Amino acid sequence: MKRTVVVTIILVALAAASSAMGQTAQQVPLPGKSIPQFVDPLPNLPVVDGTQSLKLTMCEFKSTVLPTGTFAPGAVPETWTWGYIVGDTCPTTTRSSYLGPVIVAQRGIPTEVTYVNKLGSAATTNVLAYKNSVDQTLHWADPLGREANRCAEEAMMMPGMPPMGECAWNYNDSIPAVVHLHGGDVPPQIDGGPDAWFTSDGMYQGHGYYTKSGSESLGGNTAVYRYPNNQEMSTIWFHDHTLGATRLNVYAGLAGGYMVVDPADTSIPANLPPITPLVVQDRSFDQNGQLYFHAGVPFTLNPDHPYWVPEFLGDTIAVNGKVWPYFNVEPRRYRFVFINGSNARTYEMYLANQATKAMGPAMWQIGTDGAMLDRPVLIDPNSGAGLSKLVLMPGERADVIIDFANLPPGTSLLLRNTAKAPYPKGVAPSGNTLGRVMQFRVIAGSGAPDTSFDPSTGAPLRAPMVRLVNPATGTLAPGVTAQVKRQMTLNEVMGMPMTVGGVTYPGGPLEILVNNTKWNGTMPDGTIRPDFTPIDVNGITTGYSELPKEGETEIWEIVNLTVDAHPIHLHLVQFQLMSRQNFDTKKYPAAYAAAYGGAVVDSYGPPLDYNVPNTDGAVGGNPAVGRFLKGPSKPPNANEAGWKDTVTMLPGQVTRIAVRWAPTTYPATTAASAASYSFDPNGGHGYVWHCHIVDHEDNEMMRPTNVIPIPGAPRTYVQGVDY
Ligand SMILES: [Cu+2]
Repeated sequence: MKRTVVVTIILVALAAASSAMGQTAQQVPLPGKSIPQFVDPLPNLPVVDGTQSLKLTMCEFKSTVLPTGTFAPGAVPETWTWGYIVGDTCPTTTRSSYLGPVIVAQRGIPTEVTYVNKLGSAATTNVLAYKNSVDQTLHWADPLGREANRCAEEAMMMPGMPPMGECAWNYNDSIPAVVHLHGGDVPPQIDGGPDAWFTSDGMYQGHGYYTKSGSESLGGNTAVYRYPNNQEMSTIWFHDHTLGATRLNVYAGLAGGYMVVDPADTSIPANLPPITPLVVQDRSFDQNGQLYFHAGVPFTLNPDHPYWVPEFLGDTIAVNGKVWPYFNVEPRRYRFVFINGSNARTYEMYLANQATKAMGPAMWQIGTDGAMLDRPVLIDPNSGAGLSKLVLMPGERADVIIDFANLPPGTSLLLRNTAKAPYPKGVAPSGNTLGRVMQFRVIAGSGAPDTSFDPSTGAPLRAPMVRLVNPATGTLAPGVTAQVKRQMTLNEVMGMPMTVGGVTYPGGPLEILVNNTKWNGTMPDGTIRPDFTPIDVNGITTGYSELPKEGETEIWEIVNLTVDAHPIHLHLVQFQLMSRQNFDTKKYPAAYAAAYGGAVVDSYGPPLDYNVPNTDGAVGGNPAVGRFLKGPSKPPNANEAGWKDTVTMLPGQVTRIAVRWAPTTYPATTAASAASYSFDPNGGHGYVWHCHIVDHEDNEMMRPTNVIPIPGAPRTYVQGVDY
């Protein structure tokens, strides 16, 4: 009772504070079902040549995200967005898309990109989704270095109590941002990790901030990254990665494509159709056509984090920055690179005739996140036993060919989505709204024969890829040995239920974790666990537990203790999925709790000494999961049996991946001591691994990695100007 009184007083204080800070009025949502579909064409994303130096400026500008006629017949709605603009100058006119550009880089030719942050201030931004949803109680970039530290302390001192004063406000100063090349083989300094952010006014930088030596004179709102492009042909992408604010920066629009092409690899068919990128993102809007993240009113679920929501799920689907577009296709083959750029939504996609509902045509997947597949993999909605839908979680990509031949002009096809949200056990999408991604309209073709690569012949797509894993058995390929096995968990932490102003909030989730460990690896008293390694980067000490050795192969067995799927993403490496297997979801959690002495101690690491192998021979600090496994170990789906940097980890399962801390192209039997990068993968810095549901990543579901380099390895890229 006493507590309720206190909370009510705080709420009143908070309301006064919010009004004093001039928070914007609550946005009124525009129902997705009221938005017209397939009115406007798919935007063409700008394509730029990555063999030359580029400047990309982060800007705020208006885009035509909503379809023409959403509010009035013939009227074109305009939405304030952020995006990466080629060149120096922020647009003053409305653009057709916030997304892009698509950088086409060439293997062996570095791409130097100068990123400039001109996003302005949260006090004046027109992107209300950002303004209303920055949550200073998260461990976030915190440019002013004052509020979040105190807010986090306060949250720790008074768990289950709502934040007070400044902690309850949104951020109101210069906007931090940083660019991560997702899937890129890049030195850690230019990975664009969460601590490498820099603000629009150039006044503040994270402790991991880096810019190319000699470019400091460009100003503190600039970072110059020189990407090596030594990796094989791959469909990667770039997006914002600011600590605790990625979900908002990406939602506002900060994402683009990055294709590494390799003309010298003559094993790849030269006649693949040209690429059309399809960046799929769910979005919500307010009644003024502006991006809507949530109501801008605190306490949606958990009073400890008043503005954070566990999974943002929009009620429309945008492709290439346009809600429900159409794309005209001739009756021939097309190549699409799907990028799931959503915050939290998974897609299960297939094509169906809009009039007859007949399913098809099929898709042929030709590439995964980080490379071409050996041969095309059929994804056919009419297949009985085989793959029937293209499933992509946030961060994943798929390179596919679709053949529209034999479809008469005038045919309309819907790209359908059946994935429940949260995935895989949440709410099914409505067939008329979230069950639709976009429309393909068949138009008359030229009649000329289609001489592009025909995936249905089963012809190879490349010289056989290096296999760490035998995809048929889900075990390591012959001659491959793993030096390290890790067993780690995925955990959801609930807060305390509480009543505020007569409304009872469930109090959770409070945060989501990998291996039950907060990002910084500290104990409640701020010390580092003795089994973690303290590493100082520019004055900030973090407790590391994943310190892989360059060149070594590791098996990671991730035990998903939550009720949802998580797309787990590792920076620096492309890895291979080995298998998935169910575990006993009652007995293993009981053994896990017992290892803590009866109750799980949230957020401060695994129950046991991280570095002491368990009875499965795995480090990670968890009780061995081996004896709790149930049923068969399932090898990867054929379209997942390639190089991946992000992989779906389902609830109730152990997902095994083989990670070699080396470029993909070394033969699988290469000695660990000989499989080195062209750059120092340590550099006194670190990478990260995390969940790519960016709402999770923003609330602790991320850990640092520190790669221990091979002594004396040859480096053609050296620290300094070459980065
Ligand atoms: Cu997650």
